Amino acid sequence: MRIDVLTLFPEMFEPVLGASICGRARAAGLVDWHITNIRDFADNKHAKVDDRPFGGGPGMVMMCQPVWDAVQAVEALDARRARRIVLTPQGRPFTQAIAEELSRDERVLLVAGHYEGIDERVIEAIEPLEISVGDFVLSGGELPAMLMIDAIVRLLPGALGHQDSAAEDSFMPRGPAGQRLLDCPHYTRPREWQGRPVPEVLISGDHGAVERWRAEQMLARTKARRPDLLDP
Ligand code: 9D3
Repeated sequence: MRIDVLTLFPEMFEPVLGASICGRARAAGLVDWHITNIRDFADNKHAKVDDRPFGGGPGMVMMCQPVWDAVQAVEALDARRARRIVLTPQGRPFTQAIAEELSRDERVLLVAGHYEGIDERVIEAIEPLEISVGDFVLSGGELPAMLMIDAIVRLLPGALGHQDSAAEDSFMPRGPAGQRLLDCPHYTRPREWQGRPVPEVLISGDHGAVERWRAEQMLARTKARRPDLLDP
């Protein structure tokens, strides 16, 4: 898989993506990413890529031309057709289902905005999937882009060690009606820490009882913390 990112802050990416599972997946040849500075495509000598909003208001808007030229230039670097994505607070919420779909693409292009937003006309021209990563305000699309890359890359076949593959879809905890559930609590040694014992059932040796306890915990925690997962 080839991933391109267009951004005004290219230096943010390598320290994050180079570590952990993403870094290992790249070393194994499963994925590569190319980070492109939109500013390199400014057509004026001041390298200006934003301007004041028509109609007034606070902040600056990213201009069409540098974004469009960057998309065209980067797409020409590889013959495969890119799935285009723009990160925006106005996008559809990112989900595991979207990560799974994107993990089956051979090429993904992410455009991270900054400032108040991107000129709507270039978003229309790109015809992207518009994605948000949640209902909170960030300073730009860079962290959302990295978050998406992490979620996608760990799904690539071979990206996880074998014992990690329980994270895969078919092994995710499910409720009575097949809904996804939150995980149960986990414990390791020592058996008691600062006066807090490990739940007795986990050291009972009764595997059936352990499985029942875990299933109860998953359901109880999901009811308490994420009732939306049980009846959407
Ligand atoms: C009141 C107008 N704001 C929109 C909610 C302005 C604004 C805030 C933050 C415009 C851009 C941004 C930068 N954020 C992103 O680019 C972004 C984002 C986010 O802030 N939250 C969750 N997902 C995403 S994806 C991209």
